Amino acid sequence: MAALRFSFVGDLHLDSRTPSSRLDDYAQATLSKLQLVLEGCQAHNSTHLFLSGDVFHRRAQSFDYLSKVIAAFRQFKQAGVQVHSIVGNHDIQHDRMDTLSSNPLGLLFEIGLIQRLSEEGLRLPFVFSSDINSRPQVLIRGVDYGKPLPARVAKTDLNLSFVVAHAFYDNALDSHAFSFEEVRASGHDYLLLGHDHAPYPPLLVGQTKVIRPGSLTRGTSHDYQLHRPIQIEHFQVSEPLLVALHRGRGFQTVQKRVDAPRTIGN
Ligand SMILES: [Mn+2]
Repeated sequence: MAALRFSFVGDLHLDSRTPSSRLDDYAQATLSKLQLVLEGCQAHNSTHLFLSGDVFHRRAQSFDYLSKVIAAFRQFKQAGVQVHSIVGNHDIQHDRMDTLSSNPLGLLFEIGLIQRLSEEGLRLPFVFSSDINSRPQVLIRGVDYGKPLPARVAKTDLNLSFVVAHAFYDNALDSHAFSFEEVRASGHDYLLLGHDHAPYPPLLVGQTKVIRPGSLTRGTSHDYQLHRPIQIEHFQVSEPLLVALHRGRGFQTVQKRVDAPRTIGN
C-alpha cells in the first residue's frame, strides 16, 4: 500500500552572519542543521518538505554563503525531496510582498530549488486507486505572513486539509496571530505554524491539530536554544485515512487559551 510521507520544519533563519550573542559559527551551524533535516527526510522517506517561511534571517547574505545554501537545497532535489515554503516577514522588506524577488528566498524560488506554497495549495493523492475519483487527497495550502487563515475547502473535495502559515497562535500581544475562534472555525485537519520561535506541545483546537515546532535555528545563546535538538515533524498518510505524527505525541485538547502570551523572537 502506498503511503504519502512528508515533513515540516519551522523557520530556518539562515544567515551568514553570526549573532553577537552566539559563540559558535552560526553560518556553519545552519548548514549542518540543513544536512540533518535532509537526513531526517531521507530516513522518513519523505517526498516533500514544507518550510514555514523566514528561510533567511535578512536580505544581505554573502555570495559564498548563498552558494553553500543553494548547494544544500540542490541535495534535497537530488535526493527526491521537493522543498516548499511560504513567505515570512524576514523574507521581504517593510512587509511588502513585491520585495520578495530581491530577497534570497525569491532567488531560491526563481531557480526552482524551493517551490512557493500558495494559498491554492498542493494536492497530493496518496492512494493509487484505479478509480481516479475515489482517490483520497491531501490538500496542503500556504498562508504567507500577514494573510488571514482561509476556511477549509468543502469536505467533499478532499480528505485531509493542511495549512502551513507564518503566524502566532492565540497571542494577545501580537496583532498577527490566529485566535482560538479562527482556528476552530477554519475546520482544517492540521495547522503547521512558523513565526513563533519557541516550541509548544501539539494542540487540538476544535478538529484542528496545531503544530508549532519552533524555529530550527536560534539567534541567541539562551540555554534551551543551545541544547534543543532540531525539530522535524514527520507525517505519514495512508489508507484508511490516518495521519500520524512520527513521534506519536499526544495532543492536548484546547477549550480556551492555554499559552501565556509570550513572544520569543519572530
Ligand atoms: Mn517571522
